[in-house]
Amino acid sequence: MKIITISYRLPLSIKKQNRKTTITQSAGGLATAILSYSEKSNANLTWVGVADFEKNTWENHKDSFSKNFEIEPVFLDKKLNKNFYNVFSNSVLWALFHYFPSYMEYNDEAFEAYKTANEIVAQKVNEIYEPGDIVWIHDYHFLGLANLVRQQHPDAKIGFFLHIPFPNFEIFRIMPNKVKRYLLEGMLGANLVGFHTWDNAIHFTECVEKILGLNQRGFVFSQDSHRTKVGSFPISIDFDKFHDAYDKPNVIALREEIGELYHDKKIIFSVDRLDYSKGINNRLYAFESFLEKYPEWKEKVVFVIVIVPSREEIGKYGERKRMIENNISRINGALGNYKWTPVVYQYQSVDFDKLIALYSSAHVALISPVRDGMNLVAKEYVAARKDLCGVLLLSVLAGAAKELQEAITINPFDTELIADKINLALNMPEEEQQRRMERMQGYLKTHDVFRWASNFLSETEEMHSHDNKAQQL
Ligand code: GDG
Repeated sequence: MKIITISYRLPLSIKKQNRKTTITQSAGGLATAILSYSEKSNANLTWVGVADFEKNTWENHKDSFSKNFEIEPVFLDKKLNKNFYNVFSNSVLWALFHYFPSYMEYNDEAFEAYKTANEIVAQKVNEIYEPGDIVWIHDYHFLGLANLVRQQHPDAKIGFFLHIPFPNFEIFRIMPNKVKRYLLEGMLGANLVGFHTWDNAIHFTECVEKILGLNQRGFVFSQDSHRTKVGSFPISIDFDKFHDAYDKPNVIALREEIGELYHDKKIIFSVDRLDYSKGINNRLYAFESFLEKYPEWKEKVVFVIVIVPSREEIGKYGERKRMIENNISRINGALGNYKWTPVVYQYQSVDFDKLIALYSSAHVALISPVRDGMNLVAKEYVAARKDLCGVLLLSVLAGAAKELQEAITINPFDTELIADKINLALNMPEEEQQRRMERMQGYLKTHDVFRWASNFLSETEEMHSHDNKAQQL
């Protein structure tokens, strides 16, 4: 038996150094969690995804890949991939599912490319599938895939998990009928369809009922070939990895460096991919309003903001970057002075140790998405605070807010209220910070990414075996 995992990106990185190319596994939480489940259940793991490297590079260097699991890259034609990934996945589904309908750039050619890409990936899965395997499909790039695999293998165990929100009916219905049906029927090919929250699960079941006319009983849809269960499976992080990193010598050294640099200031911190869903401008407006309303904090606080380049070839992302940079420069110009830069900005990623050093130095993490499936940064910030200090300000529109009950919640559009909450957070007594951190860490320790993957996969198996038993009766 093996687990076949499908995601757009493959969990590997290709490095070229001194004319030598090596392929290594990238240490994402998802990969480690699925590997851990596969080891426990004595299963092999094969990962299918879209290659962002040339076929030649793969053929010539695949033997250098450490063999924790098998990789099956799918090579897509450039134009097809652009329409599939940049246009339909990221400028239709991402926009709509994050409640930005006016950002949707739908066209039929892109939808056709999406269907074709799903078919090509299905073909790859069908080639490697053997009876007994579990197929785990991830995210909005492959909403059609479960149904395509099901058509070839009616008895397959298939799980589908959506990492982004599923919108309500009024938003979902905006898409053309043929698209809506394709996407919903596609997802229903799975035995289990999982979301981060029950709200998303309810939106999905409502769309299926209203658009496909199927009825659910207890969040289960019955179809001729199989039944599909719908549920909430909030993703999490490798808690120990983030918690224990606090004591790494390099992290300690970096934290000391940050401490010296900002010895007379408190640090507000945020880190995200550049994305309009992350509410980066909202938090800048709130920070500006905080400095205006509480001028006693001037020169005593710094907002360190790390933005990781993402989807730069899509127009809306370039536009957003310019807006963010204009706002930062306006705030620094208007409120800063030659001794003090209020917003310290970097448009590059940081490595893991620096990330932990920043998390564990920040008095406040300001996380303000205007819509987010979960938001792992919020969970990582909490986990990294082995010292139990720091305050998490978290948007109610992030899935994580449902679980992290001791966060100070914010509405990302309520600029003035966020300003007050920043002031509250910076003045929060240490005992209260500790009490809140302790509660949240207690929760995350037990609700980690390993439990998430294991719950999802065992429930997929359970759902499948129920159906099999029912068919045998
Ligand atoms: C999607 C959904 C859902 C970021 N910058 C750096 C860095 N990161 C890492 C963080 C975190 C991850 O990237 C970002 O995860 P998020 O959950 O915050 O956001 P998305 O990328 O939008 O992810 C989201 C997630 O899928 C999982 O289901 O939670 O809602 O949108 O792990 O640490 N890591 C390092 N340097 C950086 O500069 N090392």
